[in-house]
Amino acid sequence: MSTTNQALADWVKQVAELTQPDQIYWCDGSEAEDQKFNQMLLDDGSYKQLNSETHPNCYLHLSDSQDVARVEHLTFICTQKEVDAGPNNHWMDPAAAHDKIDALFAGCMKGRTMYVIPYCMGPIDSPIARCGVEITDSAYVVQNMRLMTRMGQAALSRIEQEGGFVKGLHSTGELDPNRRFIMHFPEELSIKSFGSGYGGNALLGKKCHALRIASYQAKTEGWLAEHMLILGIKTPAGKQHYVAAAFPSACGKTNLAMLIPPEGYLKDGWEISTVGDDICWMRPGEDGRLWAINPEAGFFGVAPGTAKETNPNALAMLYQDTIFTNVAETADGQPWWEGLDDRTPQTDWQGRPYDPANGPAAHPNSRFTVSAKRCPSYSAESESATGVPIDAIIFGGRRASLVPLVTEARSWDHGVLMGATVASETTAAATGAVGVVRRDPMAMKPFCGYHFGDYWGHWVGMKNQANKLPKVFTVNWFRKDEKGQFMWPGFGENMRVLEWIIGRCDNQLGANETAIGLLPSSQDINTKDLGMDLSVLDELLKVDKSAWKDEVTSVEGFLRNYGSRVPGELFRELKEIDDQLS
Ligand code: GTP
Ligand code: SPV
Ligand code: MN
Repeated sequence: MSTTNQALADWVKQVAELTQPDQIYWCDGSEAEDQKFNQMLLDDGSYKQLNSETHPNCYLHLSDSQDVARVEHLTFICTQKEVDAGPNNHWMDPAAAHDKIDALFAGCMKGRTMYVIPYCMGPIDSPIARCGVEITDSAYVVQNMRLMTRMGQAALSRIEQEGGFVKGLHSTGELDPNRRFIMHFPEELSIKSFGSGYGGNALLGKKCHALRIASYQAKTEGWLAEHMLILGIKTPAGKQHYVAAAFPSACGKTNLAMLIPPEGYLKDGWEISTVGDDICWMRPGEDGRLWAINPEAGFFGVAPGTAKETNPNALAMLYQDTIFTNVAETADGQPWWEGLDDRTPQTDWQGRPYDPANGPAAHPNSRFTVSAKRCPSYSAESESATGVPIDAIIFGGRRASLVPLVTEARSWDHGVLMGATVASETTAAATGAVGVVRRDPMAMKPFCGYHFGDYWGHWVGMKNQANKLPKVFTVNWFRKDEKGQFMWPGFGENMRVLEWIIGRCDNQLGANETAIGLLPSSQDINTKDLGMDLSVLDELLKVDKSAWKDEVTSVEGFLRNYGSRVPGELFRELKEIDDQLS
């Protein structure tokens, strides 16, 4: 295979000269190719075949023990001007960054094959979709990209018609954490990643392209590239709604995207469908609404906690055609992780005999990779070229205290402030301490390819581009009581909050005005068959004024860190809250 796109052909040649692979292989995306790669990965020990009776065509990949998550301290945004990357990013001068990482790439593919992966983020025929090409020396990356994107011949044809594409160069190198960098060049629409084989560091279509590079393009071109799930909700009256929700990594997007409503809702005729679970690209349409696509074609989901009780839709996909990374294994070769069931695994995520003294059997950030088509709730609209119109945007995080179960913004600007100041406890999705509360604006702290001040300005400015913008909400499923127990049952029961959100969009349900926004009273939430003490729900819907006063002070300090690029609207909204609290 070769290409009529001269820029692509030249780039491939130039990369081969730098990295010196034994062979160059162009991925066509065919079924035969898929099988060939699986066999290759089995043969070289990168894959272990799981039980073919219970899990046909499923594979276990155990990574290097030091290569299990995103590495934010090694991730750089390399813009000409440092100020454009913003205090939210690590910055390196582009020329210095190229020199540094090219020195690592020099000769790194000797004895290896260089794979060229043309891919499309979004439905192949969608004007909202964008293409890229990833060059990698990892067949595991190829197999993940095959599931996560539309890759191969069709993507290459689109690239040949369109011309432009995002360039992503990747090598696993020696998996040495001291020789690892994830570099982004938004002004050049290119990415260079060295030394890691893990998801967000190595599947360059995902966070690197579809968020860091795309957020920069979106700002320039007037659209939004966001860390959001997209969920369809059909009411018993047959009205179809779509919501997009941004929660930080490992804070519940996949779970909400695949929610199965409580029995009573199903009886009444509510229907939930899944459009996407991690990334959302939105554009103002001619009708003044925001239209969204899921740029991905698969799910790279957190395994631990996935169970019949919590996320039956996810579990149902995982019995076939799935790659499992860093999970444990039972004696009969089935994948296993904490929370799945009460079996005891035989080997842990490092392939050792399981011993609880060594910690969890599955790594807390162990993942499954699976085609979205295997999801029972996958929406046919996911393939729509125009996307789906968004009625509500939801922001959330893990906050053990303070933040109520649900709050509606008074206005678009207030909603942007809510999104910009969301805080959440850190998780195992990135290396570093877990459980530390940090601000994670729009769940984009690790993923915004430019200065947060400019990003919030872009969000505020959307109101001049679209006159039927979604209503904005925040949610918090993660409040804890004095004993450290979750106060809200979460998962399928989150439907009760979605019902209120949809009711607000349709002007059918009530809300109380408070200093921090519009909140339901406990009677506004459908608690039929919930079996929960209503005083707990009251507690989840209370606004603690003195604690919120402290929050306002903290938020003000946080916004000030971003200097003069922060839009004045955010300070105005914050002052409004402060005034109302007094
Ligand atoms: P990324 O793929 O890293 O972006 O994560 P995500 O946002 O898709 O998170 P995911 O849905 O995979 O959930 C992460 C963890 O949170 C899992 O262990 C879930 O079981 C747990 N979780 C999800 N939703 C809820 C909820 O409503 N309540 C509680 N208590 N836990 C939840
Ligand atoms: C996340 O960390 O938000 C993920 C997994 O969705 S990764 O692909 O590693 O970014
Ligand atoms: Mn994510």
